[in-house]
Amino acid sequence: MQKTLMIIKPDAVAAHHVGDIIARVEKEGFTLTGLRMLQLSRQQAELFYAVHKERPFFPGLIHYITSGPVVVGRLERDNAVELWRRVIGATDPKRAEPGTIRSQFGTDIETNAVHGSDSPQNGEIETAFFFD
Ligand code: FUP
Repeated sequence: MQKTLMIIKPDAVAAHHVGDIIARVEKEGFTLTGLRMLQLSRQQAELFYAVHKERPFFPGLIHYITSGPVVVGRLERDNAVELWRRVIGATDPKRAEPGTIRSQFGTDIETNAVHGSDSPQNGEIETAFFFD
């Protein structure tokens, strides 16, 4: 079974969308095999997003993702990575297809409601970051 990491980001938690997003996870046929609420430390956030370290948006991203609690989940099903990315939509909610989670609950390219791993390999690495 393939794994992908979901993060319900601080904007979506603050706006009380946790229940709706988890309901969508199950409706789309994913099995939740891990679920935690936590607030990322600066160190954890910088490690998680290390691939973006040199990008101009990195400081803003770290500030935002550490600004409040997040809900992280390990989602499993066949082809989980590609399917979850389809369900969440494009990075920028304004460009995300209607019906996607980012289109429904995201605000802008930074405060975009949810995360999904971008490859099966990163699905393994990112889920191991939060779950044993
Ligand atoms: P995605 O895989 O869709 O989550 O997008 P990326 O890996 O390209 O970016 C990771 C996160 O960086 C995004 F969720 C939001 C943030 N980001 C910005 O804040 N500004 C940008 O221009 C691009 C990404």
